[in-house]
Amino acid sequence: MNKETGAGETHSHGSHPSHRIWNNEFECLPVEALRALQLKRLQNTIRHACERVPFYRERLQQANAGAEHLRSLDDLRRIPFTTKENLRDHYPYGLLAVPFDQVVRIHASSGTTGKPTVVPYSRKDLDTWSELVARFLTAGGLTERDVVQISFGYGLFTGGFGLHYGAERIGAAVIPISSGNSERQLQIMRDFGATALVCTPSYALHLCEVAREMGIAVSDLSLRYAFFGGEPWTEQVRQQIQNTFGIIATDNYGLSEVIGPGVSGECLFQNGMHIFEDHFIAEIIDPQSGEPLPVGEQGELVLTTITKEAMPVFRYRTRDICRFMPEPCACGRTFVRMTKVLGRTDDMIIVRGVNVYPSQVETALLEVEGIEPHYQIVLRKRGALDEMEVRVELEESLFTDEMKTLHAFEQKLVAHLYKRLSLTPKVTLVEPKTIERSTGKAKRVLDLRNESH
Ligand code: DLL
Repeated sequence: MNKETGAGETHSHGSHPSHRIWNNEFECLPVEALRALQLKRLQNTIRHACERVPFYRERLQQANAGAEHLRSLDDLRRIPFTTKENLRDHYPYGLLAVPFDQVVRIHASSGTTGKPTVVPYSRKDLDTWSELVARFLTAGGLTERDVVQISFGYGLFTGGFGLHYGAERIGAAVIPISSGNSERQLQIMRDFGATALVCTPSYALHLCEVAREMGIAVSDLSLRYAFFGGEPWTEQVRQQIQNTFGIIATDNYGLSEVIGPGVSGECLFQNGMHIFEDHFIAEIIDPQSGEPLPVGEQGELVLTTITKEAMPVFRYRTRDICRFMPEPCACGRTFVRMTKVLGRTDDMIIVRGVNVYPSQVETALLEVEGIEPHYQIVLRKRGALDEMEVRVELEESLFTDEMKTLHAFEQKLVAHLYKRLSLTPKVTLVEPKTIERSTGKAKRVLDLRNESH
């Protein structure tokens, strides 16, 4: 549905995507001007934090990393890293850098263990956040004529509200449906004429399945674009969702501690996410040594906020593994791109000396015809050794009760995983739709290594 005319609109994507840029002045800044701006903003943010936050005042002074010591961007290395533990230690408001009456929103990241990390925003922070979300939505094709269904949870999680205000900033019509109740999601998508979908990629996969079950065809829907983030996903999953819905799906990245969604996002070239470098300084480091790596090498992403007021963070260890793509992008944005996130340092699985991330397992599995993108990795301890089982669903049409056929398929998968990843996990084919579907972030790894059995 076209918002202005109310009429259906045919949209050709592929050869001539509309390469709009939300904020030309900043997104296309010449690199030298961008570095100068980063330095100035870094100095200001450091000054601001040292004035207001005892934790930063002490550790930055000790490290000779006060604003007066930061003469070039190379001096960034003087600044000690900030970790999630540092934030937890100051729960809830110990790192607040503005008087409390200037806080207008509080989000938190749940985390799997312990206390959540609390992220307060000032009015200016919310304004920046909407601007950054508007940038990646525009980069991925959204305009004021779109109708955007936001199927992220609204709440302490930054996905729902973050995307909501960014889409409103553009002037798109927002459907704040939140997550869950998939049949209703699809009904509303169809009846309200949603042209854009926002959720996690794993939830989109689930919506594909439910659409099929409900007999909803692509032609019943007006969807043109999707914006996926919040968890890792592979190119194969992108192809599958794009083909099912007939859309263009772009990736966007962020984390609560830094701002939420809006750290980086893909443009319509779908080849890496532009990092909004006028608001963040990004580095890639060796996660073991903490040393910065040469541009283009894979390592841990470290982020420094240079415009945030309420809770700036300096050299925050994201634990996300990716690399920079320094080549200029044909879209005209000068911001460096980061590759898709391969995984998190804390999600890395080591089985008999082989290191692997769940997304690598996903890539390898989906190279085999007949395999569905629904899988789970189960880790157990057998004696002193870690054992890995990959449970995966077979396409409904291929599933059979015949043990021999299933077993042969399992062996084929084992051989393929070995070829790709040098791993020999146990592979178990499970019946279609038996692996739990998520409405938010999928839980791909079930770690039973600390459980006795
Ligand atoms: O997931 C923020 C967000 C919401 C980003 C919606 C994009 C869209 P947290 O809950 O704090 O915040 O989780 C942050 O999720 O460190 C990554 O490990 C992972 N992550 C986020 N986006 C991506 C992505 C939000 N595009 C953590 N690809 C991060 C891979 C992602 N992983």
